Amino acid sequence: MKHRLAAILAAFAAAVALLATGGATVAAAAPDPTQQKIDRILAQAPGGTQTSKNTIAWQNGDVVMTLPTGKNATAAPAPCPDGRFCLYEAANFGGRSVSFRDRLCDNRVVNLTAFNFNDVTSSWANNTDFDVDVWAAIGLGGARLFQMFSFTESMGLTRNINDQASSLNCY
Ligand SMILES: [Ca+2]
Repeated sequence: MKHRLAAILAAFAAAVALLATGGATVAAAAPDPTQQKIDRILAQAPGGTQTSKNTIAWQNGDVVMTLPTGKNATAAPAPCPDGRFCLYEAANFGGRSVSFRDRLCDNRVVNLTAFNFNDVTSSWANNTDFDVDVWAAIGLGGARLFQMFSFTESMGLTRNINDQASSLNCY
């Protein structure tokens, strides 16, 4: 009986402590999930700069990642800008996206691992005058999974090539 009372008192004390400190913790800015994702991506893909609440730029803006925010996560996604080609994490141009400026189209190798975008691409759009080849491994290795021809798009990759893109070249 004595133990039981002690346990109840201990539980009560813990609840009081939780109320006292828990309330203060909640009042002090809950961590923003979008910012937490951005912090994680910046840590994993060095050289990026956060350019807004939900965007990261690499290579002076030639590469830009856009994260869906709570507000626009359910809204129609932003279209791929003119003069860029874009990869999307989800079908129907949803989820995170990464866009590439057409001046990268000098046949250089772009490894998606450098932008925390390896093996996630599920849809794409190409609003440039250039064609893009997309590969299963970094360094244009493995199978050529698909091609993104100038001014075309795909709302969803077929299962056998979904979530596999690792590198690309644009020409
Ligand atoms: Ca995906």
